Amino acid sequence: MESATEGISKLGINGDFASSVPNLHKNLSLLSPDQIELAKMLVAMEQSHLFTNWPEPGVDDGEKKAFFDQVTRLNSSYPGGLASYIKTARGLLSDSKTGKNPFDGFTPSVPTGENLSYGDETFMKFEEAGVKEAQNAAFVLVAGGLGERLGYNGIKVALPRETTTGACFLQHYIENVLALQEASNAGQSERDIPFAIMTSDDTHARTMQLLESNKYFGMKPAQIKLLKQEKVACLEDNDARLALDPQNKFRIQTKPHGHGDVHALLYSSGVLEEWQRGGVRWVLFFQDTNGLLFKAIPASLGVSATKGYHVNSLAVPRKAKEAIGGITKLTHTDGRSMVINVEYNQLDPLLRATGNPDGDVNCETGYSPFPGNINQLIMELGPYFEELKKTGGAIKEFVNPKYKDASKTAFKSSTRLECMMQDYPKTLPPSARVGFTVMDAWVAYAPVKNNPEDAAKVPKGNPYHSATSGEMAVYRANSLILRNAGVQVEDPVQQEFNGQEVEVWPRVVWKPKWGLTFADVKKKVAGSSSISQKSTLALKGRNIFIENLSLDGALVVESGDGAEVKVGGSVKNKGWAIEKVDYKDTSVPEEIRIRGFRFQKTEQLEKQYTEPGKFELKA
Ligand code: UGB
Repeated sequence: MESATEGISKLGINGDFASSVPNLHKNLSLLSPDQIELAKMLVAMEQSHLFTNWPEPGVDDGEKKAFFDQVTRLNSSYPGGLASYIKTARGLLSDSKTGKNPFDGFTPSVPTGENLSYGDETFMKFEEAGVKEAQNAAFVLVAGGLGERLGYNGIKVALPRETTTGACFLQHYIENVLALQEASNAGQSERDIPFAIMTSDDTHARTMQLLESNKYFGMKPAQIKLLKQEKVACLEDNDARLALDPQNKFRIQTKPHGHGDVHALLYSSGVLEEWQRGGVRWVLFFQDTNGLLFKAIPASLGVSATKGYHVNSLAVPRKAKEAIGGITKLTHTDGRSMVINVEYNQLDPLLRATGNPDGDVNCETGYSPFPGNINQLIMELGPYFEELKKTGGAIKEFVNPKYKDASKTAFKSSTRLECMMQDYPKTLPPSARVGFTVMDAWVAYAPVKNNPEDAAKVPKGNPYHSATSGEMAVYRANSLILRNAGVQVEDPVQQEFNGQEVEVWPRVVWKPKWGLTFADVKKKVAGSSSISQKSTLALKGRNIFIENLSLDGALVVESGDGAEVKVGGSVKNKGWAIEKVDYKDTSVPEEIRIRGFRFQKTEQLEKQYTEPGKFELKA
């Protein structure tokens, strides 16, 4: 019988590189030339342990090929390939072991940015500028995360943003983009605003299905692009040896790489280039469950356009130690400085290490002086694309191994490199125009991230970021906006749901095309109107005008685009009462019970105007 070496060389393969890895050597004849190159790379990068348990040729050959298919994917989806991933990992793991501070040499200070106050003259000017610019914008939703903190079994973008209408986050986002598109193109031929969604293996199929089964919520299918991020290889030790999947010795274990992947994906997929050719000027990034965000978009885009920011991060006042990153100015001893997000677990130690013994504490405003990053980034496409041509979209990564003990020689479980989209400015030259815009949280930020149990444990005064607070924040914002526009909205009551005390305002909701900006809302309310605390008001149409309405109950008005409806008079009925639900009560659907309440729809006035024309609803 011929030896493995003879067999391989007959096939024209030089198997010398694998001579010290007998189980790989024996199997080389199964591999294609490209796979041989990958095998060489793995051996050169000291990953021979991956083949320790490979059987003789003829046994599990399909699995061996599948192993190399996976290596091919891992190699091609990472800027610089797997070898570069392993090299970076070694460096970062060594820094982590020696306790090297990634902010060594940097001193944090409070940066200055644009502070906006909802509804004032400046705010409205920025909103107007933003709506004009929106026709040159493209939106990117990062929705590849599993939402482990929330523990919801579905995808987060399918969760209702509020349960008065039941519209889910994705529907709300798409309807906002469409409303912006229409408002921005007013009077001109319509230019579609592109919308990209980053998914992952955890969310891709369900996101696609949500879109398809809802006719893309009114958007043209060609307008939406799904870009799937790949997971990255896990690392089992400080030498960055790749970890095998505990369930399958022919697979490398993988874990999510983080939302920073979005830059490389936009670049490598050719999407950015296509957008640039199509005249897009602004790229707006946002996260999966912020039901308020679009109230802040027009004004913050206006800030980018007016100030000429290459990068504009949207921020909100942040309570010290709140679990959102802080926007910070970092100045290096060598004179460099940058304005960047410092993640919540790093800000406090950094402050302590640089002469602030109390760390991250609230100042006289009751908030941390470092504004909270809500990961809504607006990039100017030109400079962004130029930068990505240099970097391929690679973002500075970090590693966060959980060590078994203080010797830091072994991990409790495998780790991996991670990256965050807001770290993009870290590689920019000091000449880049990086700014930020601060807006009140009540109008800009109410994410659904925490499960009920953890939310109930949030320190008093800090936001819950739960399904309960996320929905209540929508009612609060809409009520406050109506108040600002002159409607008498009754004060909220305090109620506790799932162990969280929240303000319960009247349940006011509207379609984005009803009130995209504050100016739109102001145009649609007139006279003297009032809404009682127990009320529900749902406005599902563009041209619904509220005039001298007194509402004490539930009112739902739906109208087609050609209908103009004037709503007034006194509407009084039993309305929709709020009933408490316990999050542990599994007889209630998960998307409801995580809120801790549901509506008892006892009585309402509900009207639909589908035909074009002028109508009056006067109770
Ligand atoms: N996401 C992906 O698309 N892919 C991934 O691999 C991971 C996430 P989290 P996190 O706004 O409150 C961020 O888990 O990481 C998507 C900022 O880093 O909700 O705790 C995912 O689907 C932090 O600075 O957030 O913290 C979701 O849409 C702060 O701003 C998004 O990425 C914080 O958000 C965020 O994922 C915040």
